[in-house]
Amino acid sequence: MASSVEAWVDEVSQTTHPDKVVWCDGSDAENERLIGQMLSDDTLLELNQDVHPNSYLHRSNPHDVARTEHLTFICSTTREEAGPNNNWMPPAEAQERVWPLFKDAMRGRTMYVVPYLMGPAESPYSKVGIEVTDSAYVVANMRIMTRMGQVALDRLEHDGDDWVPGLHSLGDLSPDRRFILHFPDTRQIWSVGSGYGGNALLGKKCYALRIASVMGRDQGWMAEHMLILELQAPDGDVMYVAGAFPSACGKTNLAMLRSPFEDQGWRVRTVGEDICWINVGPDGRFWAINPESGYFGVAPGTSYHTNPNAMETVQSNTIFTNVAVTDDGRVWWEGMDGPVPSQLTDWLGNPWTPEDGTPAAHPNSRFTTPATQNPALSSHWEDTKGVPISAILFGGRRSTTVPLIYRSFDWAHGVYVGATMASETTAAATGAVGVLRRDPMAMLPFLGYNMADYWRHWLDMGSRASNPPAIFQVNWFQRGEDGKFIWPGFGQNMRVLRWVYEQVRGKNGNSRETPVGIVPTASAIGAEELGLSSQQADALLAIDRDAWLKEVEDQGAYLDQYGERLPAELRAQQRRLLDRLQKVPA
Ligand code: OXD
Ligand code: MN
Repeated sequence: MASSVEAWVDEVSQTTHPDKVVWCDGSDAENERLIGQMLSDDTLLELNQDVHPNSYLHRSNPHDVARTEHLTFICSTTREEAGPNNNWMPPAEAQERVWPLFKDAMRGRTMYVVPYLMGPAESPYSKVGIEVTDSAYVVANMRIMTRMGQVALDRLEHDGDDWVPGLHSLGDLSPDRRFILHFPDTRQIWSVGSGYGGNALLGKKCYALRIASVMGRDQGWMAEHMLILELQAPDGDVMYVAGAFPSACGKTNLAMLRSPFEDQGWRVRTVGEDICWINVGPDGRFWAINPESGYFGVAPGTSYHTNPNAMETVQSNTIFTNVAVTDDGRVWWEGMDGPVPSQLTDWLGNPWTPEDGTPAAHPNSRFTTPATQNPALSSHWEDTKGVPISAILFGGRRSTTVPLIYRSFDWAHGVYVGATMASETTAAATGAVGVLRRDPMAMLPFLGYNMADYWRHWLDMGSRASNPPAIFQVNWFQRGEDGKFIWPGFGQNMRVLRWVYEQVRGKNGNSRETPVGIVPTASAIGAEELGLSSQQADALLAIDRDAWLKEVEDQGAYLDQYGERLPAELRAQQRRLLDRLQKVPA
């Protein structure tokens, strides 16, 4: 044990005053002990163990069900370092306003010390964190989501003082006393007042994205909110694709996609489904690891139709949070296969019938489940040097304007596409749902510094790589005049991946150039086979000049916020896009 860890744990206990300090080793015996304890104090409820072996239900405080972006801060020395994309709190104010919330916060509670490793055990790119928490639920989730315990301590022996401290307390769970703070200069995390995954499992958003993005900027690598999938073509050729999508926009479904063309040899395997750390390899390519070891996925909408691999993954050893439960102890959520049960216990623990008209499962209810149970897990998911990325997809929820897919013309154009992407908000964060907001690279809630500097870092990373990935934008969410999604999505997204593969391998026949980028032909995505009308196919792939002119204007207004810090290259990209659109006859 590095003495720096002991010293920090000591210091934290002197403020939080836990009754007991438990150093977690990540063993099965320890987990069983914790589960037993959580069953006896009702933190966990037992599910039907025949149907869901070793799986449990947790009902959170009803005011603690999603990430709280308005209570999440970057505590850099200056406001400019945090940027207009972040809430900023000066470190001195954090000390004054937030530190006191930790005083005596753990009296009457146990403080768990959780050493964890983000990334595969032997990878040079993996990194250690230590989370102290007074929540046994957090420990049980961290055990699924990270490599926890001895493996991290072993790494620490090797890495010495290179670890990130994360202090977490449930506090009193009041949103009035909830803060999720990140100190980029000292690489520390403080989180108080929430037990929700994205706020409390500090290895995930806080470390692997916000703090890691700062480390990546300083050390020449990237921490991204991206899935990583392995795409196999019929001749056995394999390509890796990364995809940045905002929360609850289908990353997990795409990463776990079961191909309808498996019999022809088109297959998808999962490397990761939420976070991706990228280094430039000696061959000039982007090499990516998944720092996590589990999936913290959105339950509603998950079914054998939308994501059969996820349904199989969550069969056992899974913690469900805020889902509904049947009288015989089976989990249920909206969108699950089969008829809606006539009665349930809802996520709040109340009796529920369909007539109630309320969701039985919370819209942001979740499963925490081990990656190793995914039947479609790539055999390369723990490769120490990562996997080489050939394509990056940027995707958001857009009812209009953005076509199903287009390819950017080059790296800088692709960075512009990512920088200006927008998406309608979802239930993964508290606040209004369905509001369009710019979410650059799907990192708006997850970047630990000024977005303009991040874009510069992206441009630099592209220049450092002799063979950077091709960049695409996708949009599964266009709606027709009837208000319904035009594209069937889910498994059929394989058609889009197939076109991506062809593009990357230089088979450019099935495509057409537009002012926005290169789009596929309707036949390339099998519009006819899918029974789409020609009008629907047009809507999916068309570039509406007027809508795009407005879009480019909005993009420009968004970029303006970053003032002098905005890389000139992005402004130039905006002008070029505008020029190309203006040349199209009205
Ligand atoms: C998540 C999120 O939980 O993005 O992955 O909110
Ligand atoms: Mn996410």
